[in-house]
Amino acid sequence: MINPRFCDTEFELLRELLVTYEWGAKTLLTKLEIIHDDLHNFQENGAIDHIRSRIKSPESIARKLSEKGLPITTASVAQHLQDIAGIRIITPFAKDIYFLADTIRSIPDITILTEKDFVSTPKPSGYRSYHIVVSVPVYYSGNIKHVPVEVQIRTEAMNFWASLEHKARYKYQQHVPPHLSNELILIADKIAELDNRMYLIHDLLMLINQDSIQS
Ligand code: 0O2
Repeated sequence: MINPRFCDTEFELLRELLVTYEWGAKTLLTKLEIIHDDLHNFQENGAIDHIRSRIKSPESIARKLSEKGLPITTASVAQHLQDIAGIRIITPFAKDIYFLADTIRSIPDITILTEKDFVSTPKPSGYRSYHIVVSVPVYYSGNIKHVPVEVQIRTEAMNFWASLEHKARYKYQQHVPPHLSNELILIADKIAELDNRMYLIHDLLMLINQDSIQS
């Protein structure tokens, strides 16, 4: 099978476009890292475990456009794909996800474009994560460009599951055999249950700590 790819002219245009997406991701990443430092150092709030960012590779962009039946052009990327620049926030507990979504909504200077709650409503695959696409203003050469950046917020356990399932999809070119996909759905449910049970223990420990401070 021939891998979908950008023609040479489009590839050059894509490289220029990707630079602006990279600046968008950097701008938002800096804001999120400051929030992380503030929560960690001044508010005794461990809602963020760590943050990663990535720019989708040209190969992966071409594959996604082709899967969606779209032309493999830069115009098509700008018009149809909102996850070229991606930031992933890993939280200790599922409850932190909603706190962070609220926090992101309160960041000045950015606009929320879409939100998808795959935590309370998981995808049929079992995928859980909270997605927020924000428009980030990037200032360069006297211009302002608004760049979409997708933020995915999930627990470490959800992240572990997503990378494994992603590998399975890649291996089977999106057509994971039913015995494997059923097993993955089952594991995703178990992971959600474990996330909740661990949060209960964490909550209990917090209560015990508060009690011992007061007594
Ligand atoms: P990659 O390589 O991680 O970037 P789409 O489902 O992508 O056609 P949309 O609206 O573009 O539709 O995006 P959506 O549903 O918000 O999901 C975008 C990204 O979320 C995906 O990007 C994945 O990173 C992740 N994701 C969504 N659903 C699943 C899933 O069922 N399993 C896993 N493992 N990840 C998922 P890409 O481009 O697919 O992949």
